[in-house]
Amino acid sequence: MLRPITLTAALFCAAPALAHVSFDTRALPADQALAAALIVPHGCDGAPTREVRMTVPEGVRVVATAPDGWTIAQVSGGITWQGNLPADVRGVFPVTVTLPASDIGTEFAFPTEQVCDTTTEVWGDGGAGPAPTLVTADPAMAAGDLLIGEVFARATLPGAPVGGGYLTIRNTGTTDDVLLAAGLDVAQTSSLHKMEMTDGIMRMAPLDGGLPIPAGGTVDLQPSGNHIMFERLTGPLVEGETLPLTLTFRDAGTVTVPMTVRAINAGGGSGHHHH
Ligand SMILES: [Cu+2]
Repeated sequence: MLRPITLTAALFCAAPALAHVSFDTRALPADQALAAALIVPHGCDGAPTREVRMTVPEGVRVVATAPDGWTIAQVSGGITWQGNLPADVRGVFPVTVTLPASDIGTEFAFPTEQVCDTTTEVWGDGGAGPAPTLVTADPAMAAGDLLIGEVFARATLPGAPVGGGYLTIRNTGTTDDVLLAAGLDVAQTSSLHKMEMTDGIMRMAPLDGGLPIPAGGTVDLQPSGNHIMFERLTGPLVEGETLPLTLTFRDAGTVTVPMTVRAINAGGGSGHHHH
């Protein structure tokens, strides 16, 4: 077992997610009914939310479920939830979404109005923030119920023995899975690592038993947290290259996904980007 290694590189600090109304996922494969949720992180200026009106773009099919205490009106062109969401509570509105057959990366916007006691916040053009958006995912980036995205490595200097790999895994299914192993041709060993604070120092250590991917959850591997460690590299990871990364899950099996090599200090992907 490796001794924990002190991480000398500057840690990437994830910016706190801004409190936009958004989906809990960024991308879904087309032509499949998949679970997602509309997240309403807070009220309007401290007032509780009474109604959420979401526009459904043409061609997209959405079936909504009412959270406890809420009612739903599924109207043509959209869905309206009515209930009471206290200002400091994060609202989770489950939906099943089917995106139409479309090119990978096609964007679908769901402009949403959040109605509070006396005010209405608009999430969409001219509103408080961007509309909740989904894009068409590459079906090759899926293993069973798991959707894989934002796969990247940081570039390494020539002669550097190790590198890091990062990605996002979303479990759209109803059973937990576990990421057991990863593999990369140009690394003689690839292992799963966690970051933990010991005596005020951030260290990394092997993730024994793999990385749990809870049902309905999203797990981010990122420079400041859990990551894939590529060891004994046979050559540098060069910015701009795309390399096949193999992932092995306990239940979903093995899938090989393209991994882009980003800058040596790359922090995160567009999934962490907020306007
Ligand atoms: Cu590591």
